[in-house]
Amino acid sequence: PPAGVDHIGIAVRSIDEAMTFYADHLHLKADATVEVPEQGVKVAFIPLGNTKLELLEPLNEESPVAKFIEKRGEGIHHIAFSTDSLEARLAQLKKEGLPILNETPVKGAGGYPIAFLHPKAAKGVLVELCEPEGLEEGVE
Ligand code: CMX
Repeated sequence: PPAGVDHIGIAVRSIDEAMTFYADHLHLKADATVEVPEQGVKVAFIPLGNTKLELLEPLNEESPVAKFIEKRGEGIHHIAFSTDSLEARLAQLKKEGLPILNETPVKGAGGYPIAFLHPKAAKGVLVELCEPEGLEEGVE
């Protein structure tokens, strides 16, 4: 499939509190909140046409999102691009010398495989690559 923006991750202190803005003022609705302990976050997706916002609330102080908020405040945390053949894509990016944070895909909040590139690879933006069509294959 053609690549697109699967979602934009937004770091927030509290999903409930953030929803007072998104729901009450922008009239957007979030899907059910899901915990992803492997990533140290609780997330809620807000569907938006062909893409989504992903509200990320830290589960504990070690969470990358807790560290992000402490250092930089609430705000845009990452952009996730969809791709097919994520494993092959990662192998190629590694060959090209990019700093990959997950050499093997891990399971993301949406249930499909994801991997992050270090923000220094992309002008200060944390980039996630994800393979929505890998949902059935799954990863541990
Ligand atoms: N976007 C842009 N820059 C970021 C960033 C982000 N999300 N997080 C950290 N940085 C910056 C830091 O501020 C730091 O900047 P300076 O060098 O100017 O001080 C720089 O990146 C390097 O940071 P670092 O010390 O190498 O690493 P950190 O301990 O800050 O960790 C990162 C950053 C990206 C490696 C780590 O957060 C990580 O591994 N993230 C991937 C996993 C993740 O974020 N999971 C949560 C979301 C899960 C989900 O969506 O389901």
